[in-house]
Amino acid sequence: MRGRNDIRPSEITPEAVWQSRRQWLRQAAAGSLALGLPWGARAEEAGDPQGPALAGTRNPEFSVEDPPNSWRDITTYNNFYEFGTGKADPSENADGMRLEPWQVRIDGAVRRPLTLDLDDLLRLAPIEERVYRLRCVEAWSMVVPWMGYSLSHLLKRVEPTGDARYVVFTTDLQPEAMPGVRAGILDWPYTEGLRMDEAMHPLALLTFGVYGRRLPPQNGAPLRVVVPWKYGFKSAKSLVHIRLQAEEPVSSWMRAAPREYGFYANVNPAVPHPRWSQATERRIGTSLFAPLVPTQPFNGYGEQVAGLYQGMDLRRNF
Ligand SMILES: Nc1nc2c(c(=O)[nH]1)N[C@H]1C(S)=C(S)[C@@H](COP(=O)(O)O)O[C@H]1N2
Ligand SMILES: [Mo]
Repeated sequence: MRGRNDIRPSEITPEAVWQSRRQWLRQAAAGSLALGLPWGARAEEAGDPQGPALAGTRNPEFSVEDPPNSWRDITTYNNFYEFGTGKADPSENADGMRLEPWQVRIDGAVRRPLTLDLDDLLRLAPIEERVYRLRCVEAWSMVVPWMGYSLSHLLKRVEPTGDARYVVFTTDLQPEAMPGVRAGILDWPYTEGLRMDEAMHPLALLTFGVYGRRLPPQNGAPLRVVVPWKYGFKSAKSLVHIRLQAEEPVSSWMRAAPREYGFYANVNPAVPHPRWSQATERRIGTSLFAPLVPTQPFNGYGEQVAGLYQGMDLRRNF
């Protein structure tokens, strides 16, 4: 999943996949695999949650039973191309991101456009902990205890007009701190979008934390969206602008590779990526010998969200 200005499309994924697999094998060999234990069985491997605390109450209705990945998995195996394309690049480089002061502008097709400080946003609704599956389009997955509240709370606050059919999310742009931005790769700033009814779905989470802590920079500090039934790239990080509008937006990934990344990007094992199957996924943090996990339609959230797509051809609207 690399963009333009980089390497030839034919070389793209094999290289990325091999890099991560090599790193994974190295870690596995150095760690619990050598003892025949699954990852996470040893405390020092799991890592202790770090950073400022963020209180929240577990919402069981919106939490899966799968065991969550370790703090270490979640905070060292990342995609945040602003900081480089390697999985370890964000955890190594994102510390330089300026996080204060932080404001988010919410405008467009709304009656009450707002510019909110992070503190206002943190107080806007009660923070919940929700354990969600995360399925990356690159065919790996994790389980993450996010902290946040339904994005709908914020969207209602700005009073959307009848023209508000789509929501556009924009990530902050800090070229001095972001080597990936200086390198090209994508058309920055990173933008993503949802249809209004998707954005209003209670599962769409405005996310401020993980494991009872504020989000680390590499996970999209100080706030991001998490849309668990879609491929991970829909969940834009480090947001500074949320815009409601009538037209379907063109996201960064659609612009970089329109035949590979569509607007909807619902997790769908039946529709392969043009260059690899989406039928199975590798669960980060499991043993080298663990079988690949079958990918579920809508990442297992079909009961809640399939109704949003009634009558749509999800092969066309991939
Ligand atoms: N701004 C921005 N947001 C982003 C990305 C990115 O490169 N830049 N990567 C996406 C992808 S591909 C995935 S899988 C998830 C990963 O989130 P995580 O690193 O917190 O697991 O973030 C998404 N949000
Ligand atoms: Mo991803």
